[in-house]
This record gives sequence, structure tokens and C-alpha cells, in this order.
Amino acid sequence: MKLDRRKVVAELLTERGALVVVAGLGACAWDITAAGDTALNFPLWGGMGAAAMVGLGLALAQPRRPVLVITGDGEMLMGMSSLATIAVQRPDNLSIVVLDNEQYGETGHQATHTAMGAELPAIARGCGFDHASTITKMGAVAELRNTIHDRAGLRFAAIKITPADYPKALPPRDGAWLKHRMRVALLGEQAHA
Ligand SMILES: Cc1ncc(C[n+]2csc(CCOP(=O)(O)OP(=O)(O)O)c2C)c(N)n1
Ligand SMILES: [Mg+2]
Repeated sequence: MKLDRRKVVAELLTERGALVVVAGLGACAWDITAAGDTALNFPLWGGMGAAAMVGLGLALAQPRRPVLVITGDGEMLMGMSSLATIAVQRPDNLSIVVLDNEQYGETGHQATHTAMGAELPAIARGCGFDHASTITKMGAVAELRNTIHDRAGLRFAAIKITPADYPKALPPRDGAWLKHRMRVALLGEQAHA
């Protein structure tokens, strides 16, 4: 079954506590903002292909916090080689979730390679991820949310979603401001040093 992206993200971000969230550009950034903008959100406004690597940096810098990257299939395909680097670093507090609508939804619903046989979880597994799955049920999303918080190892999941568009929930737009907001939330006074 294909799931609803806003319900999936709301479930993943339930009682999120210390969870740090990076969102890939476009719809994923609007999704995490619709679930509630906080200082521990880092929505990318550009940098297509960079979301997983931003997540890796945060996970290595903040090893006691769970870090979750939520991105699109198009964005992940563009940054695919980052999966190899992440699997080599193997932070146990990082989870990468792809909201896979098999399209470049934001730019007009052009089909991506996941519509034509490319399997991102198989690619993640091939890079060395211990946990990589395809999710098609909300129950599995709830289980995934719990494992993310347990920091139970590096994991990858592709969640199959419908291609529905939602009204944009726009996060703050200034990247430097967003970065500083998160640094203050994570580091307190040290953020000014
Ligand atoms: C380098 C670069 N190429 C292309 C774009 C245009 N662009 C913005 S969002 C997007 C599609 C993203 O698709 P996906 O990650 O699958 O997210 P969806 O909208 O389907 O949820 C594209 C092609 C861009 N912003 N930057
Ligand atoms: Mg997509």
C-alpha cells in the first residue's frame, strides 16, 4: 500500500524529544514544517543530494542524539554515493528515510528511477547498511519511529508514498539563521564561541 506522506512524517515525529531532523529540499521540508517547526529541524532549501551527508555530519557531532534524515527519492538518487560513505562511518544514531513517490514531485511529477526498478534499500544494503527496508504499512512506520529513538544502529528505509501534493508549509528561509538556531539548541552558550 502507498502511504500518505504527511501522516508518515507526523508518525515519525511523534514525541520527538531530542531527535534532530534534516529534511531534503522541497516537499520533505514542507512536511517536517507541517508537523511543527522547531530548532531541531534543519530543512534544506536547496543543495539537492546533500541531505544524507548533512545528517551524517550531525550524527557524528552529536553521537548521543538520534538523527533522522527525511528526504525524497529524487534527492536520494542524486546523493546516492553518500550511502557508501555513511555505511563506512556507521554512526549508530543515524536513520535515513526516503519518502518514495517514484517521482520528482516538486518539479512536476516526472518519474524517477525508483519507478523503473532502482531499489534504494538494496543499494543501501550493498553499501553496508545492516538495516534497510521498504515500508508500505503505517504499523511499520510506528516501529521504525521507535528504533530511531533507541539509536539501534544505522538504518535506511524507503517508505512508499502516494504522489499527492499538499499545501506548502514553509519553514524559515535563511540557511545561516537555521544553522545558528540549531547550534544554539544543541550547544547552548558554546554556539557563540
Ligand atoms: C541540483 C538541483 N537540480 C534540480 C533541482 C530542482 N528540483 C527541486 S526539488 C526536485 C525534485 C525532488 O524530488 P524528490 O526528492 O523525489 O521529492 P518529491 O518532491 O518527489 O517529494 C528537483 C528536481 C534543484 N533544486 N537542484
Ligand atoms: Mg519523489
